[in-house]
Amino acid sequence: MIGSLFVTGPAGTGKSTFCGALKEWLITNEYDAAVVNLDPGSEYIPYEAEVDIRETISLSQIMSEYNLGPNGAQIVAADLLLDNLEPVSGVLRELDDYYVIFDTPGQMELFTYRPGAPLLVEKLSGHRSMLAFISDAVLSVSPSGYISQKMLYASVMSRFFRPMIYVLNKADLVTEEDIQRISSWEESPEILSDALMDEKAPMMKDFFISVLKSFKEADLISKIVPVSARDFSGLEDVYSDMSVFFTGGSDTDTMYRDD
Ligand SMILES: Nc1nc2c(ncn2[C@@H]2O[C@H](COP(=O)(O)OP(=O)(O)OP(=O)(O)O)[C@@H](O)[C@H]2O)c(=O)[nH]1
Ligand SMILES: [Mg+2]
Repeated sequence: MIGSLFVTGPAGTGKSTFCGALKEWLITNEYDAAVVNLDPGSEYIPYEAEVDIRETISLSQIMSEYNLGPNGAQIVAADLLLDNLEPVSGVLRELDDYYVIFDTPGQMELFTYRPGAPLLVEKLSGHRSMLAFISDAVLSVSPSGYISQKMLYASVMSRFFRPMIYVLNKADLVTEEDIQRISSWEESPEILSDALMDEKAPMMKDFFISVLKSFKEADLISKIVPVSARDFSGLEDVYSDMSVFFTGGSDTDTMYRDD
């Protein structure tokens, strides 16, 4: 494979829709792309998966075999997957020139925070891997909503230590002014902390100011990429970041290639 993108983020932010949209965008622009579904709990996936973990791992079977609820079963499923990666890696070996997109379980703690997850990323694609953190634009219009998603992003980063793209999905549900305001928060921790103090009483003010400053100083999120997975907007910018990482940016002129 050229590279893999592990798509993570809070429940319902549009991870699966994003995986399907990015695959379609890549194929439309004449790249080879495949999606692997790593969520054994998904009822419906809005894309055709090259590998679907539900074919080898059944949550309902695990629940009855181990007397577990759905969350406990997801944890066992993740461990079973790690023990037997061949059904996935066997297919990946055939996908030489592909971008491979991995859809991950809805509840972040069942994938992102499990000890096996960084190992899984390492085993499946090693240094050829990056992550996309899918945040929800609607939740991001309030300073507190935006900050809470930034903190989740930081927690994902602290698990994987891989390059990450911060996707602001569902951009179609907010206004252009909202997106500009969120971008200005990203550029300046002072503007964001002032907006937070306006929204909430200045409780724990010093805490938030120092958190936001340290995010900025560490360049934790260098930019946000507004996307609508529903309308296919912003996907070229996602690809552009992938291309910079995987090919050194030698292939960013996606729309204008003549080969
Ligand atoms: N308007 C709008 N809706 C979206 C967008 N992306 C996803 N959705 C909707 O958001 C809902 C959740 O989308 P999913 O793709 O299932 O989200 P998910 O993060 O994979 O959900 P879980 O795996 O259950 O955590 C669905 O109703 C999607 O149609 C978007 O860009 N715009
Ligand atoms: Mg999903």
